[in-house]
Amino acid sequence: MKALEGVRILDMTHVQSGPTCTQILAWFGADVIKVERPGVGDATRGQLRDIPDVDSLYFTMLNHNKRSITLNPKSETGGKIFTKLIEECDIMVENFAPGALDRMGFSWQRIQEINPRMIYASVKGFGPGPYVDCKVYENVAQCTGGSASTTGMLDGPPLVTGSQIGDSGAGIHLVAGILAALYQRTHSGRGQRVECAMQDAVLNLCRVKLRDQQRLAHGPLKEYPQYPNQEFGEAVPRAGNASGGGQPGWIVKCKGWEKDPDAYSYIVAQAASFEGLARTIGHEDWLQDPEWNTPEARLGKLDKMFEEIEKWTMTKTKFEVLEILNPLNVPCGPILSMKELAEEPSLRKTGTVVEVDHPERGKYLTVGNPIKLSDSPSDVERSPLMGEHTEEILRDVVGLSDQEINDAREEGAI
Ligand code: CAO
Repeated sequence: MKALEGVRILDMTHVQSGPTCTQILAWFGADVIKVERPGVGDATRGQLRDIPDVDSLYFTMLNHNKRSITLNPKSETGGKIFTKLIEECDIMVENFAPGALDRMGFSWQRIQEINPRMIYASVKGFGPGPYVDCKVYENVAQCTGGSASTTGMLDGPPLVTGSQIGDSGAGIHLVAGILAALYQRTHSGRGQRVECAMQDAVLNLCRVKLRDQQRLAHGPLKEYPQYPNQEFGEAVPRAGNASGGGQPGWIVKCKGWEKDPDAYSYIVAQAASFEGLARTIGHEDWLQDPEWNTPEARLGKLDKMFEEIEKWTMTKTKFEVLEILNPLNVPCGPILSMKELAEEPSLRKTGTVVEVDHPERGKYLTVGNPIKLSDSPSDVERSPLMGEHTEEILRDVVGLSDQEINDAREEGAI
């Protein structure tokens, strides 16, 4: 039995943020019914296609373990079917533009009237405020949530990151809210509204930078590479590859960096293991030298310190660096490329990287459920074709007869 077996989800999500959320719930065992507009479907089915006329990897990698029904709730029969689905489901998740569901005739108030136990979860770009009506995509959220202003090299422009912290970040936050609401419902008997704005999710993930904003009022941020040679302005600056924690860290070149763009390692030069690090890179002299042998003395010359570390790492591959420094308790990690991650046997073994078979595209790789439950293992099943389960859902969940299904089809409701 899976953790969420028996829980049914009306999935009105599209693109990335909402589908990330419902995919995790599906991996936990919920029956996720993805509603798609007839003849159109989730826009990502056709975006960034690698094979003509086949669902894109964008879509397939965000919609595993779900069933798909095509349904237009704006049509008369579609509205009735949708109402029945609201009655039959525990959770409804959507990430339409603000107001879209109200315009369909299904406001939160109406949903509660139909099913008071319904947990209604939404992702929007912003919470209430001046931007509440804006449509938002990933990078807009990264820029408005504090990530871009704090990411990048010291003198460069703001940067967005490869991690989808706005979309997938909001979706994962929404999962937490939904599960809390589901648990509360076991006591209260009532559903509730769950909301997560992408701006809020990004800001939550940038919590340490809001910490630093307040520390700035009390003096320079001494662990930032700007210290002590550059002025700090009024806002937290971009800190390059400096560690966000209290320990100095940086990315250094490793053997082969001239040809391989990922031949780098991250090294944390923390005080507790500094002796081993200094000896290994050939700087035993630092251990007796008051200019180097305390964290405070090193703070003003971290750039010089990492230059010296780099002279050593450039003589080793990134994996040799890990092998040598790890036993010395020096926290470090190779910069792994997507190719290396895709081929990493340990990730295949744990199911974090999974090969899935799809009837139209054949085999492809995906990221499986990163959250491991000992009593509820996640099997990754391929994403549904558009409307693949329409009839099955109409029959088994909504309770329509074959005639009613035909009529709905003729009307264009499904
Ligand atoms: N049947 C009939 N109509 C449907 C339907 C269905 N099954 N599903 C959706 N529609 C309609 C909606 O009702 C809406 O119509 P109206 O605007 O006339 O009310 C219309 O499709 C378009 O919905 P949308 O505005 O959400 O879609 P968009 O492509 O214009 O915008 C996005 C996309 C993502 C910018 C917007 O949905 C949004 O801001 N969502 C919230 C934030 C979010 O999740 N962003 C992350 C996206 S991932 O990068």
